[in-house]
Amino acid sequence: MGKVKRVLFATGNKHKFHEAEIVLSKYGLSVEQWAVKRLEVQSESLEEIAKTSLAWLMLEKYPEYPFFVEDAGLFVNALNGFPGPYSSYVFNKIGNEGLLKLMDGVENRRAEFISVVAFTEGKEILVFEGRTSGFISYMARGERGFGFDPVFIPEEGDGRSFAELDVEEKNRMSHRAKALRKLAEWLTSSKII
Ligand code: ITT
Repeated sequence: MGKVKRVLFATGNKHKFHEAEIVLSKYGLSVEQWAVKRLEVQSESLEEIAKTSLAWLMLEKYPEYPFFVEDAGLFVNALNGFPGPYSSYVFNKIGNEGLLKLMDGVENRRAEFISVVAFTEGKEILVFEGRTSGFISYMARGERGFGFDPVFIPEEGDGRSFAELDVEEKNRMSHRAKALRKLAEWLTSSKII
């Protein structure tokens, strides 16, 4: 048997880590949380934020293992893609209640979650993306998950919000799980790590 492939996930968000652990374990990959503070530049592009963050960690911290970062955001159509790359900041400032207020009287509820994973084995940087379309609900529902989960209803689901799903159910359709499955497929087929 080949040795187990181990990777680090540089994130301070334990929910993101838990989702990743479940996705990657299905591919026989072992992942550990690296709760390091990372640099997040301001940019309209999640890919640029993720890549810069990864490159900064490569230079500053020299982890022993191959590692990745993940940047995600909620892009609301009627708000021209806001909060997008500023999702973390906006969530911390106004929360789900604030987002629902911004959407008061707005008929077009379409939104998309986008996730960008940037991975390195120490030399090259690889990027994988996942997207999930859905709608902003009229009120927050559900206790699970984190962030905007209670106000996001995935189009490919059964009408429940992300926060009403368990992790396995969310992983079947989430932006993050889609990006991570692409990473996992690459990792299991590559000889690099
Ligand atoms: P790290 O930077 O430490 O990984 P973070 O939570 O700050 O953790 P991001 O910078 O990617 O992660 O911030 C994205 C924000 O977008 C996050 O804080 C949530 O508010 C929101 N978000 C992203 N993915 C989400 C999801 O699956 N469910 C709900 N909200 C999500």
